[in-house]
Amino acid sequence: MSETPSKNYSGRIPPGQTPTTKFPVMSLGPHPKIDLHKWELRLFGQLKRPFTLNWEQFIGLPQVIVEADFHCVTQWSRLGNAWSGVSASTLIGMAELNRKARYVMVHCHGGYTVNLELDVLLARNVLFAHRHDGAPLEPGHGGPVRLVVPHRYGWKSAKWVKALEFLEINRDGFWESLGYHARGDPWKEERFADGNSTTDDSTEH
Ligand SMILES: Nc1nc2c(c(=O)[nH]1)N[C@H]1C(S)=C(S)[C@@H](COP(=O)(O)O)O[C@H]1N2
Ligand SMILES: [Mo]
Repeated sequence: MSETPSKNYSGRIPPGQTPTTKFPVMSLGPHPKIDLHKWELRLFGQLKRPFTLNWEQFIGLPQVIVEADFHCVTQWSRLGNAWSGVSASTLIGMAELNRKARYVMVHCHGGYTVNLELDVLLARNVLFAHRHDGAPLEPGHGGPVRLVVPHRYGWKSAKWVKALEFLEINRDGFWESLGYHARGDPWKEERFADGNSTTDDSTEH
């Protein structure tokens, strides 16, 4: 895999989505300023070996490149992104799950949270990315490090990640607590928890 993805788009647009070549920045508040020397990623909760990594340790882990399409629930899709970083499964392997672990809450600088099923995070194409399309990840797009979950709507791809909390019992993240779907599979149009797939034009995420 390379950092220049293919642009064959057939069959890659989920229902209700429109492709864009731009890469809109979608976030709630101002972009947090994160000093790489102070950056940390903490794994805690239902784990046998909870740990915290600094930037050098994170960059020293095996790196992968994932080519993936990105689908925002506000109906734009950006196809063929090349992300590079560390597979979620690499980090989870290091932490050694407790048998009770079933869900993960992702915590971000600025207070944003997102919940995911553990199985979703363990998929091969899920990574903590620090590069996008051949360049360091821009602060607006979640730099230094963001989660990328290609098979879920974009709100699950948390930017400015700082911690992963492994849970036995599921909890809602930010958008999930406001009525968005717990899973958010774009191919099933899992936009809202009540099953209504109509997107309100006034939403901004
Ligand atoms: N920390 C944080 N992560 C976030 C968001 C946010 O507001 N804060 N917005 C989410 C939403 S709704 C989308 S669509 C994507 C957008 O990523 P982009 O700004 O790189 O396009 O980031 C997701 N991750
Ligand atoms: Mo979004």
